[in-house]
Amino acid sequence: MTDKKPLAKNSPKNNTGKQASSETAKTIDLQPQTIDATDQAMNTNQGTLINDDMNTLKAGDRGPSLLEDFIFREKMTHFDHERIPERVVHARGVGAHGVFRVYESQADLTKAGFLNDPGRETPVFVRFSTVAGNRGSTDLARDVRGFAVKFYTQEGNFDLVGNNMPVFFIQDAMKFPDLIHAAKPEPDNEIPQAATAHDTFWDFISLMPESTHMIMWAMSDRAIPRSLRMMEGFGVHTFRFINEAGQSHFVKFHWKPLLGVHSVAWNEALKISGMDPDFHRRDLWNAIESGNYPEWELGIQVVAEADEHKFDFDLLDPTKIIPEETVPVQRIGRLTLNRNPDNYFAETEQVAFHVGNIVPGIDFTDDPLMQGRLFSYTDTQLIRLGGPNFHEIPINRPIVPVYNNQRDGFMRQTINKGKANYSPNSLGGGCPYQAMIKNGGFNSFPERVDANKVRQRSRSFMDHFSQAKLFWYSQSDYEKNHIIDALSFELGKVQSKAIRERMLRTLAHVNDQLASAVAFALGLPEPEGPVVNEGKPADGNPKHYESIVREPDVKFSAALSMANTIKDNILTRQIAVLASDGVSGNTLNIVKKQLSGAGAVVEVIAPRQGFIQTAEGAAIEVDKSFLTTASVLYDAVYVPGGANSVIALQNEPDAIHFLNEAWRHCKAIAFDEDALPILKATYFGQQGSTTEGLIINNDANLLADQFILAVQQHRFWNRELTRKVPA
Ligand code: HDE
Repeated sequence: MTDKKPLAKNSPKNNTGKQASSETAKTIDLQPQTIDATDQAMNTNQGTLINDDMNTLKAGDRGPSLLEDFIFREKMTHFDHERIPERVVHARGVGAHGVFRVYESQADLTKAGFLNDPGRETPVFVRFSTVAGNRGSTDLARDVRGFAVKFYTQEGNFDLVGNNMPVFFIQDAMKFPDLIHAAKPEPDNEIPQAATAHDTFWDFISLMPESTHMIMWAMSDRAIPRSLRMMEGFGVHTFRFINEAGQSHFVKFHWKPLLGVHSVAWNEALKISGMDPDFHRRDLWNAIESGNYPEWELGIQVVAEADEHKFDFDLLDPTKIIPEETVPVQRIGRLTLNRNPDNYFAETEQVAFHVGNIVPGIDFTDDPLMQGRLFSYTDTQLIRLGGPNFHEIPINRPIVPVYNNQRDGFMRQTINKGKANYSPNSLGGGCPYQAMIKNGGFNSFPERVDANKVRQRSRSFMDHFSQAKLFWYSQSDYEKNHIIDALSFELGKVQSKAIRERMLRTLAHVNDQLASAVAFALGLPEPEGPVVNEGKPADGNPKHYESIVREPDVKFSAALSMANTIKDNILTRQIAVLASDGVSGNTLNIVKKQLSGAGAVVEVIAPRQGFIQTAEGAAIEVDKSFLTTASVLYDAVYVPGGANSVIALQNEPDAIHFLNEAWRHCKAIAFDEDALPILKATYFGQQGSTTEGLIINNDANLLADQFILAVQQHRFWNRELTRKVPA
């Protein structure tokens, strides 16, 4: 977005309050405007300079306010109208600007310009979101994350409106309002906020076997990411690539984070929600501000048109993935987020994504969920952004000029010249004219459709469990335990026993071990095993196919487990150093320098803010006190020595709690040997349980080396198998 002069700006030279010259005012500029008020006097929306912004106009200094106070009335009216309806779903979000560049031309697959030219940098705006919560809800809710990318290409805007999970709850858009009603707070009392752990959600899910695969993802740790920068993204639906020759290939889109895929622990997520509900938003903002630009590679899975029916699932079914072992993901380009928005409302709130925003070279398929989305996104913007001109809001504008005969409507910004607002015309010289295909005019892939009009679902959509099984089989032991825990938590909050029991029967179709572990936690009898059927209509009505219960052809996919992710760096990891007066400044500084050198963010935490004195007599600035922070906001903890600091922290319950909690959440913890009395004061120090991820050394350099390797591992989940630490 370019900075352009506002319409009637005050003189930039001084603060004398003189108006801009009439010449400037006449230069009407239709480009997006960024206003910088530096050195400017305040004026009204009509451009009148304001002399008093502190007092309303009154009849006497103790008298009544006067209706004639146009300055007050304008200010208050605008304030009263500041809110717009929040998004029905994905209301809670955070955005960032960036760029995308393709590694090599993909011209054999697609004619999309931004995927053809490695020399071209395409600006993007990305918005991450949670689905169920209100705009002010916590970032760490157990939920799907939206991952929406707007590419401002030279051929128009392409929006890849995806999620951090590759499948969806339902197969047909007809059920979307039901799904969302069920997931949102219950209608009588509006409880609970940003949570699916309640009766209406599980009532719906237990009656919708097609949701089972997505439920496995939503109950996995993917639903509680450590950072938005550490999660994958997926286009979910199968799209088409169209090349210059008009050939079509099916394509699935992936985003692969360069930092790997990592999550927090559930108990930790609950606590972060209280300590810092803006945890993800802040993390993204800080990373970009500090120049640690989040990056993802764009991956594609390509399937030839002729291979459409070669899989044991339907490519059009959005509850299915194509296992990466069957069709590998090719990494074709890189997305870098490098700029925070200037204004949350103008950009992040007003951005309007739409699956229907595509460019020549990309096309839709008949996925019935996608087809429904093609209607919904424009419709929702009409109410949310108040009319048909939302494409003129700066964040939504394409970088190419718009020429067409659409006119007028609420809040129209464009001033179209001339008389010809129709086509064909002769008065406007026939312009704007239709673009030929060879010159970039969009034409839909001429897919052949020859069928009866029916309200029916294909039998190829009826296998509801095989990929849920594939997901389960592919998880590591700790991930399986987390899924069991998540289901036990969610169903444990469900009041209706009938719903819990029905859900257990669904789980039994996925895996016996899973179903019986959850049944045990709920104190319910084990459900009966699956009834194997062939997916025939029970009553002879072809509309009433039952779920097909079968094993997947592919039984294991390493790509589905987060245990196999990248663990080779500690870039941007937050590390807490617990210290008090008398801390050994030498060791603290050596370890801090090494951690920072490896890209971590190190913060000194002490009983109070200000400065602490080191044993050597120097002053170290404290970043946070135990009051203003908590262990759940860090990835790892280091405790340096220094006799007085050790005595102080050993007797500081907040410091001991900090360590116990970090241990419980399976984080790397390092102690100087001198600081062992503090370890002894912790619960895990007394229990002497596993030492995985516990570093003790009296050589600061060696300690730092070992600690860095431990922090790279992200978490030591095996600790959960031994006794839990109260924290
Ligand atoms: Fe959306 N979805 N969705 N969705 N969706 C919206 O559009 C909808 C679906 C996704 O950061 C809404 O502008 C229907 C799948 C994201 O602004 C709305 C169906 C996927 C975002 C809407 C789906 C998504 C939305 C609400 C089923 C992953 C946030 C506000 C047919 C591929 C975009 C808005 C942002 C937002 C409708 C299913 C992703 C109501 C009808 C599947 C990331 O139009």
